[in-house]
Amino acid sequence: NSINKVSRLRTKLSDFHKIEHLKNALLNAKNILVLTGAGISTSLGIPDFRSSKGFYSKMRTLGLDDPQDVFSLELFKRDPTTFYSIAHMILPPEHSFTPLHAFIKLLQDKGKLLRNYTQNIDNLEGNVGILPEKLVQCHGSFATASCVSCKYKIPGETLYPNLMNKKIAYCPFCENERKNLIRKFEKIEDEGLGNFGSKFETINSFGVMKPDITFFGENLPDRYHSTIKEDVKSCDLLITIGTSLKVAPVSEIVNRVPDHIPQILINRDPINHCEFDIELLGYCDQAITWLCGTQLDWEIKHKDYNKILNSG
Ligand code: CNA
Repeated sequence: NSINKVSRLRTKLSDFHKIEHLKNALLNAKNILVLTGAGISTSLGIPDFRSSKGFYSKMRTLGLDDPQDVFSLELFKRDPTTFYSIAHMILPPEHSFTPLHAFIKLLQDKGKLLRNYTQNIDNLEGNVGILPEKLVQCHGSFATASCVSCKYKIPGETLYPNLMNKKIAYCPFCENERKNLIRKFEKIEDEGLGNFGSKFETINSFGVMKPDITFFGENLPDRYHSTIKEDVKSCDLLITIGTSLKVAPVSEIVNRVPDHIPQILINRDPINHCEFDIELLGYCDQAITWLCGTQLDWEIKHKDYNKILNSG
């Protein structure tokens, strides 16, 4: 009966057939590696990428052939207006977090969280109180922004008005050099010595502020590489939540964790290219509320927890 409260439970091993094994995995674990993706934030209205109503399908309706181009560093450098015109759609809400984020915080409070590797850029882990040392933002976040030319860093929120108003923000320290560059290229054009268009990239992105999210073509933050090697060896449970596991190298984490370590998936859609010991297929807020509220007697601190728990 209780299994019906989440959409479906799939198990690979007969050993894990009973809910008891799921409970015991959580109760016994001391070093849980939690791997998360866009699906843990969708209940707040932040679209994921690859779902039918996700960000990528919205981009297609706006006429972009390859929606990933929005996050291409090469294209940003050529023309930051594309990113600036759509960024408002994925800006994180202030101060909010989901019951799922509160569950990760609960694992931290219980001393069970080894690390949360999040692919999310919304920084909601910060809102719920995940400690910086417990968190790896694999693809960066909106929490800070930097000048693409001189790397001058500002708090991400400073950039929000520009992103909301689709207005490109420029670095104050690069302003003079930017003006000089424009003058120089205009002169080259005026004298017929070159084509302004050919220098498009240099001038268009010079001194532009970019949120510190990892674009395609950029390296993952150093912190990812410095922690993942040891963490896959020292974790005693892997919980993967709300991700299609399509973006490498983060998607490879599940295969780097040794086979004898239990692996749980909580996701709306099945993932067929990876194997897990236990799969809870359904909405993650509901799945985790059911698990904590009816099976573990763990209370998740979130305003919607009782409502979800009582809604069955
Ligand atoms: P994705 O490829 O869009 O996959 C999302 C997954 O989440 C899908 O498999 C869905 O089935 C699942 N899902 C959606 N809603 C729920 C839900 N309520 N409960 C359970 N599962 C759900 O996104 P990934 O995270 O796998 O891809 C990695 C990208 C997404 C990263 O580079 C992120 O930066 C990027 N992204 C982040 C955000 C954010 O920060 N909130 C939003 C959109 C995209």
